[in-house]
Amino acid sequence: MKTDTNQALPIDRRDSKLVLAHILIAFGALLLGGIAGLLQGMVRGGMITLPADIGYYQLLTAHGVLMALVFTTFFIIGFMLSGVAKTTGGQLLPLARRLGWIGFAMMTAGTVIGTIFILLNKATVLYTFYAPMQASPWYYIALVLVVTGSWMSGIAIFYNYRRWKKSNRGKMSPLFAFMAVVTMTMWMVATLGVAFEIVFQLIPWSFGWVERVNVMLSRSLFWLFGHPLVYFWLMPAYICWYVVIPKVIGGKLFSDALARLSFLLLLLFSIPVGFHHQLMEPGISSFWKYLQVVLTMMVVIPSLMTAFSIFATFERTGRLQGATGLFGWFKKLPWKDVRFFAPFMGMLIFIPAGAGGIINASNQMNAVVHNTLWVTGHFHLTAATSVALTFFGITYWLIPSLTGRTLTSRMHKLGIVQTVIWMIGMFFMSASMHTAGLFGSPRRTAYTTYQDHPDAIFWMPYHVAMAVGGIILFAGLVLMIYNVISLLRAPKGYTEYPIAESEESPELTPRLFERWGVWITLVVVLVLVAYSMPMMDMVNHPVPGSKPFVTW
Ligand code: HAS
Repeated sequence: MKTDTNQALPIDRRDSKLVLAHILIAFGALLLGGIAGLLQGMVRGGMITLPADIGYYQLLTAHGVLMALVFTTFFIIGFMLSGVAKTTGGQLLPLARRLGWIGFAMMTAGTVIGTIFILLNKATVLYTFYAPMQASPWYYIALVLVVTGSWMSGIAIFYNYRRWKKSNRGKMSPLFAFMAVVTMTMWMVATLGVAFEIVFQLIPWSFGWVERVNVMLSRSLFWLFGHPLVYFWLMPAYICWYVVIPKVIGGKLFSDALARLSFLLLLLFSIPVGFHHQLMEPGISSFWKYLQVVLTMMVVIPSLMTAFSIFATFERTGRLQGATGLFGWFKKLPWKDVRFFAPFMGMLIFIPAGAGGIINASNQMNAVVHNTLWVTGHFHLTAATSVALTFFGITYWLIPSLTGRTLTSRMHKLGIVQTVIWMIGMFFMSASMHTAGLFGSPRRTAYTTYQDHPDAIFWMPYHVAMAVGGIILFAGLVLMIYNVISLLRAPKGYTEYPIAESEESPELTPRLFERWGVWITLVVVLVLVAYSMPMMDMVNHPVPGSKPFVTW
């Protein structure tokens, strides 16, 4: 297997089908999740009431699961399989392709079963499925199918990568493939936590085989997975920022070694930090919370390195194209190219979004914002803007490059309009969420004025602004679906799969970066340091445990 040096070579048709199948399911989930989001926003803004047989929390569960778990996972796996195929010889090996399809089938079956149980109102437990709220056991089984299905695709990625390394002894792997391997390694370690929670705690409890569940332990296992989950969304967006965007703007990546190091740091520090979601919870000593807050601040560093690298790439490319002055390079960026414009807006928003994350992670400030709409605002900027807009930006070239079609100038314009609508909608929605949150408005609640309490009345204009933002966002979502259909029907032709070169040869990158034994050992050590003592404490000194609650 050789690196695909012939950039014009399309991905093998059989792999294109596999990738496209993932991308289309992702957008189907986005549409359904978006409808749920529109309705719940309007309910919360006091604009509509739902028919008696649809619950607000049922919609909220559908929205969270379809957007945060299904849209993202299918898109990410499709994108990573495509990039690994592209950069390791133009195709997936037969075994990897088979594993990819098995994974796809398992994840699709899990999604269908899970959605049915949400629609039957038997799994209204929100996307975090916190015990002691209890869903049908089949809902948990559906989640197991999605997670184990994603492992199949992870193994497919490892396999293709490994075979490439074997046939290219002594060479540094292609950057895309390296980053995909890091992302899937992180994902597979992190999902062990949630797999343990579901298989050993929630399934036996929901079948009635055990009466009670250790709530503290289940929540901690969830967040052992829940925080890396957000990096599982972010890292593929970073792959686009590092590997694709430099090519789109006509330049080269600033530094291969820096890019790889930032991914390795994300691998190390994104897992042992879940307690920053539990800072306000009793039952975990302040020492372990403090330690995980320190590690959280460490995971900020690779994002700052990424910001530096992107700025450097932009500036150096602009200057090579003749830009002068301090900010002349800014004008050289390809503003009319949707492949750049949509991810760029995602990057721009990630600056305040990331700052919000640092606020959340600071213990004292977390006491102000925890469980308020501020947090909802935070993740609509990070996940639903920075990540989603980057994924949309990828879609514009990925679909036509897979299907042998052209990315027309009309599509560029429609894509830019879509991005602007998304930004406007998100401005209204997320800004009002952040503000209402600071005034104390809680998250995860349906419409209520708390018996006309003055504080709750004060929040109402912000809730209305959130609903207005949600309506604008829904218009953007419908346009995105229209754009996906248009891309599928675009004129036959050729669209490039953009993969950038690095300014310095990857061969200068330290070999240590691909000694996986070292990195995985460090991950295990950090996870053990952060989690083993507090979790042993939860197991050895358990609270009585809780019987199930069905509150809907
Ligand atoms: Fe977060 C809660 C802390 C990043 C998602 N987060 C959430 C939840 C979600 C989420 C979904 O510590 C809610 C979970 C739930 O349901 O309860 N988060 C952080 C920190 C970071 C962070 C420290 N979060 C993310 C990302 C997400 C995400 C990324 C999704 C993709 N988050 C928290 C905490 C909570 C939390 C607490 C719990 C709150 C609570 O109390 O419940 C950091 O990783 C952020 C680092 C990022 C930066 C920004 C770097 C900027 C870059 C852009 C460069 C731009 C350029 C553009 C170059 C430091 C890389 C050029 C511009 C020109 C002008 C030319």
